[in-house]
Amino acid sequence: MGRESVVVVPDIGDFKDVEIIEILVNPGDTIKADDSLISLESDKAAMEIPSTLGGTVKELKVKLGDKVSQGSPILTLIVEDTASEGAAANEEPPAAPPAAEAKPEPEAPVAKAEPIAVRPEPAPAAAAPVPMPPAPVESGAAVPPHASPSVRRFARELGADLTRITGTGAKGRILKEDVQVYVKARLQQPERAPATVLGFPEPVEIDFSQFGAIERRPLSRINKLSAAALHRAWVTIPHVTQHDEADITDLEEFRVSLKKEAERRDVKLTPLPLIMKAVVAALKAFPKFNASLAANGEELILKRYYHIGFAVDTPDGLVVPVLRDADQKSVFEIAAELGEMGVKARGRKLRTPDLQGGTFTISSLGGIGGTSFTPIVNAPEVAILGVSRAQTKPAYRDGQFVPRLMLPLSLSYDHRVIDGAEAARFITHIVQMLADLRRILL
Ligand code: CAO
Repeated sequence: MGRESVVVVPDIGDFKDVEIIEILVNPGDTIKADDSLISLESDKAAMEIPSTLGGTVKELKVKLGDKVSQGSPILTLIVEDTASEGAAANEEPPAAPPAAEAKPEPEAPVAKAEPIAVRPEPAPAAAAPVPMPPAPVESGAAVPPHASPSVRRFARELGADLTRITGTGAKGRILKEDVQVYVKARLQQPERAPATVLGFPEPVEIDFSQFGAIERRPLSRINKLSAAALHRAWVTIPHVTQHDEADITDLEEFRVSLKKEAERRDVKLTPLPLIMKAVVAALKAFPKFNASLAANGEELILKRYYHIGFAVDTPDGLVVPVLRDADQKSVFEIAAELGEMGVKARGRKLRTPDLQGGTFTISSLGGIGGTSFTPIVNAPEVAILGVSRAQTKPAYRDGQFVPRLMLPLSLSYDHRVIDGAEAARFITHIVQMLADLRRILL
């Protein structure tokens, strides 16, 4: 047994002819008093209209896009005699006239529907009784997402961030379906690498094929390993790079003079073994550069061995084999070992121990070109020397310009461990030794 009642739009303040942007119930639905029936949206606010009674929805009197004011009929409801609850529990509403003749009056005393500000403009201080989703970080005057209160609630329940959802409704309004599509897409995304401590936003998946032809190539294992190590070092180490130039005119003359002997020993003598010798001498003079920061961040671990890593370019990506005890080896021995390890690296023959235990790294792009670059510290080391291509340049000596072979050097270092002045002294030391290798004996 039930009687028919008409539920109408209650007092909504000064709002008139407000558009219905959402209908939240259907004929046949059983609802309780206070359940939301429709969402309205004016230029300034959105609000949900709650039911004053509980019962079964018989017929909707409105459709999407209709404009309503206070008193407009929303729907007819079959109200069970015992079913009234909430605000209407103590009311005995009059028997409803046929729907067509229904007077647009509220059935029972109703709480005013609270408007909710949905526009960014002159928002009064108290205009947002529901928490807004966080505004995009980059925008101080962020535009809040355009969505009805029920959609906001729905998104909140699912933990979906409305600022990341594109609305497909009128004027870009976010619909319930948009939230569903977004959540579904997020659930289907493959697991990503764990976020960094810096909490960067996840990269956005872009379909580049929409702009032109593409080809997808999987990264090699080495690419992936070095990418992770480089990324970690880049974001966790405060890097500074100090640049300088060494006059290697005499060194080059010396190297060329050794070429015959190198050939006899079946090694290729490039500038790198000589640079490595100078670096080892500088590491002995500046032990901090041959150290690692302890994991607790409170101690520096100085190493009394000199294992020098050197970057090798391979078809599979960058690898850094380690030449052990460089201080105990001759220039020819170093040259021979560099050659052997380079061949091993390109033939994928390096073993894990070949890549471990480095105390300092040299990255030489001198055989390729360039004037300077900023190498990334090979953690847990604290510094790395980048070597670019030597060039003959005019140098001012004794009142005139003379041609000198200048070698560009770029020292990147961990500024938590090394001060700028120390770095400048260290690289100056290397520059002096390369200018005159006899200084290594001092
Ligand atoms: N200035 C001018 N010429 C240089 C030079 C420099 N700084 N360094 C090397 N050269 C010359 C060499 O003398 C050699 O000349 P010749 O062929 O006429 O004798 C030529 O450049 C090629 O040298 P190389 O690169 O074969 O030898 P290397 O000892 O300098 O390097 C190795 C050895 C294994 C490091 C190298 O083979 C290699 O892989 N280099 C790439 C380094 C790299 O990828 N670094 C990564 C940087 S970070 O991503």
